[in-house]
This record gives sequence, C-alpha cells and structure tokens, in this order.
Amino acid sequence: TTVIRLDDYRPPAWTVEHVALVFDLGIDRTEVDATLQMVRAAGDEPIRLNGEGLELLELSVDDRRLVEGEYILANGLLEIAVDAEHCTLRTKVALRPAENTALEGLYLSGSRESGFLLTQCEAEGFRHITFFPDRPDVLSRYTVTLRADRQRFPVLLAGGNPDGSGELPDGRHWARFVDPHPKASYLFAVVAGRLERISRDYTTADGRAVALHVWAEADVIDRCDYAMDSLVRSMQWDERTYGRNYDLDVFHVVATHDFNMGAMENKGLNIFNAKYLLADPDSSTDDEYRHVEAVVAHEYFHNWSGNRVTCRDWFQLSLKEGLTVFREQSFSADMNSAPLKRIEDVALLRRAQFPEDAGPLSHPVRPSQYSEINNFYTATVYEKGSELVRMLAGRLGTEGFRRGMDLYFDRHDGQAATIEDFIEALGDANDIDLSSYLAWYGQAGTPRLTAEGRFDPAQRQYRLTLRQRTPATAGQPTKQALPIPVRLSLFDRSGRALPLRLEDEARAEGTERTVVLDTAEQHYVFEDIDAAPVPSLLRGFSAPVILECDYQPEDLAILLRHDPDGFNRWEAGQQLAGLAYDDCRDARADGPALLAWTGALAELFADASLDDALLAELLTPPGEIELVERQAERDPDRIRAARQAMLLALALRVGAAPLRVRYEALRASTSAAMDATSQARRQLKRRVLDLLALIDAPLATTFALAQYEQAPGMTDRLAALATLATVAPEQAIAPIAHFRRRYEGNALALDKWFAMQAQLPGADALARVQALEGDPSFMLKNPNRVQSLVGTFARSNPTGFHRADGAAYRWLADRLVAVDGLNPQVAARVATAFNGWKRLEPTRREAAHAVVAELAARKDLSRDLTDILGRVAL
Ligand code: BAL
Ligand code: ZN
Repeated sequence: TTVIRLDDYRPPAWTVEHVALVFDLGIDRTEVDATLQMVRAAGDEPIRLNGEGLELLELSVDDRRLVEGEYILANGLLEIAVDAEHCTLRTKVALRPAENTALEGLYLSGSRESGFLLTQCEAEGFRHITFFPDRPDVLSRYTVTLRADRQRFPVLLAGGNPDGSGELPDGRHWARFVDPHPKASYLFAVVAGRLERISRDYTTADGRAVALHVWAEADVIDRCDYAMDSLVRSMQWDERTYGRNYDLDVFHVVATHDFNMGAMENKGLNIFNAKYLLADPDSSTDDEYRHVEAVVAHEYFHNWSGNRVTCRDWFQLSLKEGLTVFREQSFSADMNSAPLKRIEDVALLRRAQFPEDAGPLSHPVRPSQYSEINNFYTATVYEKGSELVRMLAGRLGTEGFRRGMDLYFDRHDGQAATIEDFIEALGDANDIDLSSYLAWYGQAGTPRLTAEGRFDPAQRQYRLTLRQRTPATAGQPTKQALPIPVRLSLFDRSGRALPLRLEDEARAEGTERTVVLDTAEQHYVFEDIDAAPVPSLLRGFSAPVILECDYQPEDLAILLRHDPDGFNRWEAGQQLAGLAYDDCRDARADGPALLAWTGALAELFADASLDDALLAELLTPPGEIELVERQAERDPDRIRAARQAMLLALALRVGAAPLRVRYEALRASTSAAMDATSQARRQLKRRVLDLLALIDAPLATTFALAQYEQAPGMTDRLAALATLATVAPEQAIAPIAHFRRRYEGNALALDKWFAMQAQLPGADALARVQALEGDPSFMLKNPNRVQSLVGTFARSNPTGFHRADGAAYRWLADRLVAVDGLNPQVAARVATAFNGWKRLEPTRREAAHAVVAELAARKDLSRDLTDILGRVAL
C-alpha cells in the first residue's frame, strides 16, 4: 500500500478555477459531463486528475478530442501533457449509483423504487464522480446542472445559489446552481429524488435573506422541526459569538438513512445521517435530542471553520474538525448546562480517545502519514483536537481568542490553511508566541501529569510539584515536554477555597489560577497556608492528560462535597470512584475509598438542592472501558464484577427505602416535556432504578414493567426495557417483542432496539447477537444497522465480546469480511474494536491475536480494512 507523508506535501501543479458539471441522473446509470478551466500553478508537469471507478466516455482539451495514446489512465490517475499555461479540459464519464454500496461518491439511498440519489465526497469521494484534482488545496467555483426524469426525481439540489430550472423533452427537467465561493471538491454535493421539506425564512445579522430548507422522505418529514430550530439557534449563535454570517441565499439540510458518517458539511447542502437529524419524543431519547442540536450546529459552523477556510491537506484535518468540535461544544454548553456538557465531553474523551491513544492505532492530532485517510476521522483528530483548541482559547481568554479567530478568518478566508497558520493567527492577534502548543499536534499519547504536595507548617507554605511524562506510542518512542495548563485551587478541610499567593507575588489574588507546566518538572510554592490544603487540580479538565495524584480518599470526598463547580465536583467523584474500584477489585469490602465514595454520595443523594442531572452523573462511576486502565492485565469479567460490587455497595449505602421513595417521586413528575428539568428527572430516575435493582430486583422489575407500559416517550421506554432485560430477562421477553412490533418501519428506533440488546453483558451475549442477525430488519448494507448491532457489541459489550474462548472474535472476523465486501469504511471502523487486544489477559490475548493475525494476512480486503488490521496486528 502507498503511504502518504506530510513531509512530501507539494502545492498543486495545476488548479481548477471554474468547473461546470452537467449530470444526466439515473439510478442505474448517470452521466457526468465536466468542463474544467485549468490553470498551471507551478512547474512544467502534466495535468494529473484523480478518478476511480469511472467509465471514460470522452476526453478533450480546448475542444480537441484526445485519442488513446494522448493520455495515460492508470492506477486512479488520468495524466495529460499540456504545453499551455491554461486550458479547458472536458471529460464525460458514466457511473453506476445503484451498485455503489461503499456510499462514497454518487449512490442510492433506500430502494430502487422509492429511494433517492445523493453524494458523499469527503475525504476522497469526488474522484468517484468525475476526473478532478481531488485534493483540498484546489479551490474552484462550481456551476452544476442536474437533469433527470421529473416523476422519479422531482427534487433536484446542489450546493450554491439556484440559477434557473425548467422542462426538458420526454418528461425530464433541469435545475442549475452556481456557487460563488471557491471550494474544495470534498464539499461538493448533489441530491435528487422524492423528498419533502420544511422551510423557514432567516435574515442574517448582516442583512442577508436566507431560505432554510430541511429535506427528508415523506414518512419522516414531520420529525425535522427540532433540527430546523437547532439550525436557527446555531446561525444566531455564530453571529453573536464569532461574528460569522451565512453567505448564500439558500441553505439545505437533507436526511438519509444510508450514510457512513454522522453528517457532512457540503457547502450550502449539508447531508445528515438521519440519526442526527430526526427527533420526536416517541422515537428519540433525550440524549439524541442533544446530539441532533450539536451535530446540526457542528455542520453549520463548518461553513466558516472548514469551508471558507479549509485544510491545505488531509494531515490538517483537525484544523477544521478539532476547531469545529470546540465551537460545537461551546454552543451546546451555552444552550444547555455548561458543567453537564463538560462532563459529557470529558467522559467521551476518556471512553473513546484515551484507549485509542494507548493502543496500536494511536496517532497524533496531526498525523504524519497515512495510507487511508478515511481511517483518520478519529476521536483523536476530533475530540483531542478540540481539547487542544480549548487550551489555546483558555490561554487567550474569551476576548483574546475572539481576536485571534477574527484574524484567522480574515487572513485565510478563501484559502486552504495549516495548523501553523491557525496558531500563528491566534498568537499574532494577541502578541503572544503560541508555537510551543504545536508540539501537542505532533505528539501522540496521553500525557501523565503527576502532582505531589508538601505542606510546611513552619514556613506556612504549600509546595506543589508537577511532573509530566508521555508514554511511548506506536512509532514514537521518545516524547518531549508539552505546555500543560493546570487550573487549580486549594481548599481547606472545611471546603473553603483559599486565596492564592505564589512565593514571588506581593498579595493574594483570587482562589483559582492556571499555571502552565512546560518542562518535565516544576514546583509552585503557595504562601500563607495554615494547614495542609486539598488541591483541586486540572479544574474544568484544563488539559487532556491523566492526573496521578496521591490523594487520600477523604481529600477527594471534601472536593466532591464542597467544590462549587459542578464539573470539578464530578471529577473529584470520578477520581474517588477509581480508588473505590481498586478497593472492590482487591476485595476490600470496607476499604477507605469505597466507604468515602459511598458515604459522600449517600449524603449528596439526600441533598434536595442538588440538580437531578448532576446527581445522576455523580452516581455513575467510570465505565468498564475506562476502568481497563486500572489493571495491568485486562479481564473484562473481573472488571465488571468489581464495578458491580461497587455499585452494590453504593446502593446499600443509599438504602432501598430512599431509592424507592426517590423513584416514586420522580415517577410522579414524569411527562413527555423536553425542558431541562424534565430531562434531568428522567436521567436520575434511570440511575435510581438501576441502583434499586441491585438490592431489590423484584420491586425494580415491577417498576420497570410499569414504566415501560406508561412511558410517555422513548427515554423512559428504552431505559425501562434495558433495566428489565438486565434484571429480569424472562420478564423482558414480551416487552422486547412489543417494542419490536411497535416500531416496525422506524429505522432509528429499531437501531436502538438492536443496540440495547447488543450491550447486555454475559455469557449469552454472542448467542443473542447471532439470533438478532436473523431478524428480518437486520442488513449488512446499512451502516447504522451494522453499527447498532455489530459495532455496539464489539465496542460496548466488553464481557460479551471478549469472552475467553475467542468465539466472538471469530464471529466478528467473519462479519468484517462480509461488510468489507459492501462498505470498506464501515468495516474499518468496526474493526477498531480490536485496538486493545494486546493488553488482554493471556488467554483472551492469544485468541484475539490468532484472529487478528489471520485477518491481517488476507490479501482480498479493502485498503481501509487492511490499514486498520495491519496497524492493530503489529
Ligand atoms: N467532515 C466530516 C463530518 C464532520 O465532521 O462534520
Ligand atoms: Zn466536522
């Protein structure tokens, strides 16, 4: 396989100023006529265009037809030697959309009879549509004409402003679109078929009238209102927060059930996986509502951070993704609760990115090489990338960061930029050299931050020593020190935050500050300290590191009880839960950490002033996947047993009666309302019921059965079903069957039905999943369905997937091969479930190794899957 290296980057020899595309659309065959205004940018190289899976019908340069021998077409490249400085290059190709199961390029969503045509071009899909220099640093203006049968394709959409439409002979029609903003080919999109829409008029802050349209198939169009509301909120927020206005007269958003990604920010024509667009209380959970709002915002925000300023090459992917995730997270924090949002984001980082960074697939936020770019749409590029932007934003403060972003957008508007450009603009706008942060982009692995405090009563000083170390990762044996911002406070034992004065300062200033550790080790001496304080470190999760601090359980309990900030409180609880887990793992039933954790939580449980959603989060210890970090050798059964033991201890400490009373009170206020209070109640109700189930299974079963029957919406219904399936499998059979019937034909609800069952732990998990594969609605060619059953099982069911006999590994290998034949991107993504195999205990490790090695040795798999397996197997 070819390896692409960042160091080999060369600017394009030829660029395309304007491209005119004419599509004659059909499900079995589509013809694309492309006219490219090519301009030589440098050197005397021939024109080289990417093209894959295209049937070349015609090729001409400046109106002269070329014949074989006048061009070279091989290995996905069309090469034409041209003497001039510019030329008009024309190609005509044929495509076969209905046969395109990889869902890259132009393809069919849904059935031949009623489905519609659409495109997906990021990262390198445009080359499946036409011959083109398919790289993000070639920015072109597009004119797109679509022609199709009016009956079969009544709606014709492309990015840009509408520029006429009309009738053609034989029941056909046409529509043209002109995009005045130069864009990269990965942002191209068309959609054609029978779609319904909801519309709204919007006026931007700078006075542009924009028609907003959300499109979906007729059966789901009534579930698009929340997405439209979210879009309007996003547009207003970006105007307010970053001074960014939308820049076309029309903005389309389209929902499809067949999509490899979550959504796609095509200029003026965003396309969404229906999972992140449709929402209604009967089929969506509260979490899903939040995800819809966040993803709609994310794609909209890309219009500036991604489209107006794009990436020079795919190594810079985090330039747009990390930044846009950061913008999306800030938006969600403003729309909802900032501490709860931070909890959600940090939990995700720990669950998805930390394990990625600790295994053979680890890579820097800006990778230095790749063989398949599709495999770098990762938690590292997205979520860790966002954390890096957050550190920069924190360093500059709200106003300074805004100044920096203004300069970045100003300076690079209409360009394809690099991460250096971004950091330089932020720094230049503030007269600060931020270049030391670049090291974060090039270095993989999660840094360990060690903290050690020493109190000196004679000097009334507290001396804090911070050290950093990043473990070696794949291909990066040695690591350098990074700038790590550590936001900190000191608390006395009554939970009061102390005024902070460092040794060289005249007087104390505030109770919180940020120190930046930029060497391997540094000391900080705080003055006027009367008793050993409890340090609260890395507040707000000020850097994406693992904190190792020699806390006593009662120190963490103080923070858990008293920290005024919801996030820090949760964080103290998570640290304490980690120690409590160690107690359970080592069979210390009355271990001090377990007692401190259950004791503090039992107290907080009784505190009526605490927010329901925060309490629900506090009652949730780190998950089984995160806890893997706490043992040398991973045995998923033992991890689960220890975690269950700690939950049992918590339930006992809170007590059956308070749990029952709380559940009944929350049940009494159940409604379908979507406000934050109602959502928080539902979330807490679920936690309380699950705790109650550990100590009074019959009562919890009764509650869950009733909750399932009376649930006003999906959140309560699905939660009840999951509890039943775990606590009383026999009694869950009928409700599970009922749910299946109730949601026949509702793809997103059925995905949750598969996913809920795929997560049920234990020895029968694999057999259950295999039985579910027999359900008539299960199909390997739909990415959401594969993810909901196969992906969920492999990634989120540690005891089921990692069964000791290796049967689930062998089963997954078969499924990967089958999926790969249809959709390589999906196969590769599911295959990342093997990432952690090396740290399994020996029996499982051997079983996994045998399967991974056998798979990796196959020669008949896609480049996507081969790349993942090759790296995992190493
Ligand atoms: N650009 C791929 C989908 C997204 O991150 O928005
Ligand atoms: Zn994105």
